[in-house]
Amino acid sequence: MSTHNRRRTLGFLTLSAAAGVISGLVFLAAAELTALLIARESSPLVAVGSFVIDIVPRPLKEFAITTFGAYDKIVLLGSLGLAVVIAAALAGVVQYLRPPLGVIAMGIAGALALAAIVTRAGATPLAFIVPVVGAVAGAVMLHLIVRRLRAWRDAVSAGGAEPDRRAVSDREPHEDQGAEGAAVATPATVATPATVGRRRFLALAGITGAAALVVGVGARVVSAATSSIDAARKALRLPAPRTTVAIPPDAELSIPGLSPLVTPNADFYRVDTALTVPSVDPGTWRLTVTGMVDSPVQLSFDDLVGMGVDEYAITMTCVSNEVGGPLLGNAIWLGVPVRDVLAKAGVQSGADMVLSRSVDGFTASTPLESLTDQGLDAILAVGMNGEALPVEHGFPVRMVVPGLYGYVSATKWLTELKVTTFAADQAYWTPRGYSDRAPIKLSSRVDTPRSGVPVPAGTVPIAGMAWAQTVGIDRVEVSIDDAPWQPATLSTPLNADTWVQWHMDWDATPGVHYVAVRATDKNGMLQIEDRAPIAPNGSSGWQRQLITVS
Ligand SMILES: Nc1nc2c(c(=O)[nH]1)N[C@H]1C(S)=C(S)[C@@H](COP(=O)(O)O)O[C@H]1N2
Ligand SMILES: [Mo]
Repeated sequence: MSTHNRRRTLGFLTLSAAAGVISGLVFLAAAELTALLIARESSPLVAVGSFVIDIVPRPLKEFAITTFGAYDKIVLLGSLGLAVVIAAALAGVVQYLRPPLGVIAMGIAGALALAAIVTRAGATPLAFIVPVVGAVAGAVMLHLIVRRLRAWRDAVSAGGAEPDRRAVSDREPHEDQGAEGAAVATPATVATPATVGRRRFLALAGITGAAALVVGVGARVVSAATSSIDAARKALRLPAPRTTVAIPPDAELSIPGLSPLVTPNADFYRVDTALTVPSVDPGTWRLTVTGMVDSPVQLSFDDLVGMGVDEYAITMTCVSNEVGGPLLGNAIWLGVPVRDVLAKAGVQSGADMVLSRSVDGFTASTPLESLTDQGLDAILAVGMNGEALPVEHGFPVRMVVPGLYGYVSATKWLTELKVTTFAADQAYWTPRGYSDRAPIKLSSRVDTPRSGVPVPAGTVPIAGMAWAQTVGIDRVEVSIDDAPWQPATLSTPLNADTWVQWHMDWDATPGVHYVAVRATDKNGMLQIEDRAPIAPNGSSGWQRQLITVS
């Protein structure tokens, strides 16, 4: 084969891959539109993503959470999107070389999406229509676009030596017909069957691709914007708190790069086992208190907030937070003590655990005494930092328990409290390699200077956070380049359940330095120096941060 012919063949193959990608877009756009119209929550990409989450092994899940944090789902959807693009391109090539193999591949993709969608918990009866419409639309367009591509190729081949080079290779270095525009304008070129074939292909592929993008993105945007749960949340009026959290003047050190004392909702870390955020209508929401109780209780949202709400400042921490990591946040929650709700049902003797359940199937095992102790403010939260609980953070009701990692206490989209025993029941993460009980480990972190961001020599503030929920931080110490530990200045704590800020001025000299930090709690317990991984019950170790001074 001549170089010219080889290049032409390659050009057509590339275009067939593009035809496949465009047909894949048609598949997704048609499915999104159908989902919007008849079966919300049935997006094929989301369903397949959820399916993947359920089957990926634990170490991979951990890797995703610790590496990408709140972005883990975006990374998953991105990788999935890339896989879909590659598969669609291959379907295009196959359809071009051996029709109707590409169309058959599209049908198989539809069947896989169908399987993922109908096996989701909460799939609606009409959900099966979504992947079927998508696959049919994608397959039909693949057939039509590739048919035009083949017709164009046949015309080019029939034209023998007539080289329609521009068509198959826009990067032809020796364009013998002059400038790009000129080649198209030449009447002789316009008249050939090859050029007509090219135009017919490009027109169909271009219009289809643009239409699929507009429809697909449009359907997603409309679907998100008209989500009824957002409207319900905005319409919700919470009662005013009986007591509020007072922020003392020195609670917040103003140091650039230091985390704020209260984490804004938009910046609050997120950890979910579910790919899509559950939609729970506060109007139909019910909490049941079951298990080892004198009389089971059912509460509506109004019943719950009718018990009276107060503000509580509590710092939440994820067991997956590595030393120095970002998976913790502090909020002013609005809520009702769990002990008051349990008291309505009457806890029977012998119980030692409450298994809290979410609508999405997640469960947490919380020691009973962490919920009933008069000195602990374990709450059912309905508000976060002055607004209703954000949908991603558990709207309308979640649990927040000071001093326990989120996976054993902070159930979002809460629906049931089962009073039981550790012997009788297990929570979601227990069979997956995590402890059934998990108090938060006393820890501290450097926020600024950040490693990899050089600072100029001179006086440099070193600052960060330290936390020992339910006990409180007594002391934070800093050591630079293994010099003796020096005490840092602490912010005024809000209470024992929240983190404190610390800072120290450092006379930085040019070069590479290490800054280490460790905290001591109000019981006199020193932060554990030995490094431990996040499983089974949380990381430990002193953060030692490399800092470059220029
Ligand atoms: N329903 C549900 N609740 C959940 C989880 C979850 O995956 N599903 N994750 C838990 C974990 S591991 C943590 S650390 C906290 C995180 O809460 P956030 O996403 O509001 O920060 O929620 C807890 N509650
Ligand atoms: Mo967590």
